[in-house]
Amino acid sequence: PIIHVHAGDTGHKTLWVVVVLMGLSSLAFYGMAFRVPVQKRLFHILTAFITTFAFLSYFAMATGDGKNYHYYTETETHKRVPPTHQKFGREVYWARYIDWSVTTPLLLLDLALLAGLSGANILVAIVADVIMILTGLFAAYGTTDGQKWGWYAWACIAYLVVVYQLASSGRAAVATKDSKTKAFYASIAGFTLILWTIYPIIWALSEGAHIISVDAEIIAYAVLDILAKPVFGFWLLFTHDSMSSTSPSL
Ligand code: RET
Repeated sequence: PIIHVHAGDTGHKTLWVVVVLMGLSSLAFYGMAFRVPVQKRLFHILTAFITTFAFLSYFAMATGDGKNYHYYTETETHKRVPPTHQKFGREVYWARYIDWSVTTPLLLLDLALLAGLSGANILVAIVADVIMILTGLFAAYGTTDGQKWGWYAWACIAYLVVVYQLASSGRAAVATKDSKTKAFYASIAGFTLILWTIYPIIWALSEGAHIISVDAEIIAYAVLDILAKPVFGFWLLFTHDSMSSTSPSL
């Protein structure tokens, strides 16, 4: 017999709450885009696209799309002697990875334009980021521990490249800007790095080691996604709108 591990009522309700929040914040961001001069609008468009993608991906997950069962065998030694090999099927929400592969590069672009990062550094950050998400997707479907944690390790190394670009190259680039932009970049990039670092921890506890339930996984990612997209977006746009001198060079 196969034990199926899947979302319950709480998980489904949480997914719908996020659909609504992502939809409403997208509308707000598109609305705000009309009200700013065209030189500032790139940030609004980028940020609105980010929540639009999240809206679509959460709509998929809430309606039962964008997921499937991933089967694995776990050896249970603590319960039975001799050990048994129990088969499990746990839900993997692959729609998240499609969402992340598009939206995390756009989030990085928001920060890179704020800092005035060079084209080369932007490309390195974005390519490393895409590698991080795609290797994370492979990790989710790994069947042996070697596969799963091997892919996870590559994803973490790619993530370190992203961290380096934001923390080191980004900080160096923004150093030439006015003090308001410098301080704002330090806060919002710091906020981003703290939030993003929680994702691989949640992954390890859920899809990785199967310690927390699918509902707990959904709730944890929901809270993180709301902070990383709408909250990040409102903070970025309101602050940037109130700054007189900075505009992206595009
Ligand atoms: C995975 C698992 C493999 C190791 C690492 C990960 C990092 C994921 C990150 C995701 C960020 C998502 C955001 C979404 C916005 O709503 C793929 C979980 C390092 C950093 C910001």
